[in-house]
Amino acid sequence: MKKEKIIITYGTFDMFHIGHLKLLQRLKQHSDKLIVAVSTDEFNKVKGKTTMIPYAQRAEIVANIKCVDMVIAENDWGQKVEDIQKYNVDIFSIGDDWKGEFDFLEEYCEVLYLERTENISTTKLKKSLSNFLSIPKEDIINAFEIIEALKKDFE
Ligand code: C2G
Repeated sequence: MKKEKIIITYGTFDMFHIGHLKLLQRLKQHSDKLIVAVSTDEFNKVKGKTTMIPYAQRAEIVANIKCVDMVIAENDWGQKVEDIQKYNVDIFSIGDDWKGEFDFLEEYCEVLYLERTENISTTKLKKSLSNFLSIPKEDIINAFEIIEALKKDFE
């Protein structure tokens, strides 16, 4: 009986977007079983990241992505070796923004860096959101009134 190929990845997955989805789908193409370790809110503080979506919801979203077979919590930087041995992992993989950072894991399993999806990131989404939210309400109302007037002209 051929051993199922198990792959593991780690991430925050805040404001889940197409970049996250494409990474998870590509990971599943390299494996039979995909395990995703989602960073807890406490660990993100250690990483210097603030998230919009709390851990429980990010983990539930990732767990309900079709290609994901199992979600575990990422609590610290040091748990990867233990996870690889505990879950009998064949491949550790992550986006190439981490290129070289986890080469030390090659002692325990295959290490694979995958190209990130361009032009989308949670940081960018947050920036657009804050730009939008920083527009004074009056300006937004004015803009809609102008559009309404234009619409009438075209009717
Ligand atoms: N990603 C991607 N394309 C994007 C954005 C993200 O492929 N446009 C990938 C990242 O490379 C990463 C995964 O999606 O592999 C999750 O990204 P983040 O949520 O930003 O993860 P990060 O906070 O970098 O956590 O121990 C490792 C850390 O937990 C990684």
